[in-house]
Amino acid sequence: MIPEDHPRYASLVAREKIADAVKSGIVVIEGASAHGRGEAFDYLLGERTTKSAACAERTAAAFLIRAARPVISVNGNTAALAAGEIGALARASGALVEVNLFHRTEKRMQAITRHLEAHGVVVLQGAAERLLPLAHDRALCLREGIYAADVVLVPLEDGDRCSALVSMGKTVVTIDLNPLSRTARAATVTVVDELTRALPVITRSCEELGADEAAQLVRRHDNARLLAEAVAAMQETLTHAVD
Ligand code: PTJ
Repeated sequence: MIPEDHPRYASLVAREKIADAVKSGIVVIEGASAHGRGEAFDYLLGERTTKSAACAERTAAAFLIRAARPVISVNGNTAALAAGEIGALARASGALVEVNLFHRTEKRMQAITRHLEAHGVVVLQGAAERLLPLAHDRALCLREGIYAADVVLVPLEDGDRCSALVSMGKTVVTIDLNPLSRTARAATVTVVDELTRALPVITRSCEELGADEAAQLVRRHDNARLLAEAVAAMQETLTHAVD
């Protein structure tokens, strides 16, 4: 039992969710390590949504609501930390939800699907085919889902698939606390923020944005600038740490 007044309460709760999800088979043990890497970058970010990240989140929403076939790709860590938030975003954006795993087993696919459904998420299902230009199992996806999507949200992703999706002409939105990762660098829109902080902001923006503002956000989007601002925010934290 984690005491609510613990100064690291939110972080400890997230760790507990990941640990429980490892036990239930939703998250792979490698996912616990990926979570730790995210925590380290979040520390550098000051564990807050920066102004630049808030702008990235509004831009992500603009791309999602303007898409003809948006899809949210969910892996084990995303399902464990934010199943309810994924459902809310899917409803607000009209996006389909598809489970896509790096460490893919039929058992995990089923466990994650059941977990999402228990949180009110409608999960696209069917016979996956090897449709992405990748050697590993992330190539497996649904023809009417990720393969047909024009905009794909890929939170907490590994770089290969992000690049593969971009090479197929898709707009890729990612949420990744590491602004130096291959995914962050390859994506069309990179939200450098913690998943559970970012998703509700994107959802709210989907509900609020008018057509004109959405069009303007897409037109003015500059991902290199967003990445540079994220790195600058982290440098700022480090500079003040030694003041
Ligand atoms: O469930 P599977 O089998 O698909 O596997 C999922 C993992 C996460 C293990 C797999 O995709 C992986 O290995 O990912 P990476 O390459 O470690 O990338 C994950 C990225 O997400 C890293 O850059 C982390 O910094 C970042 N990250 C981790 N936790 C969070 C995060 N970003 C935002 N919010 C988080 N909570």
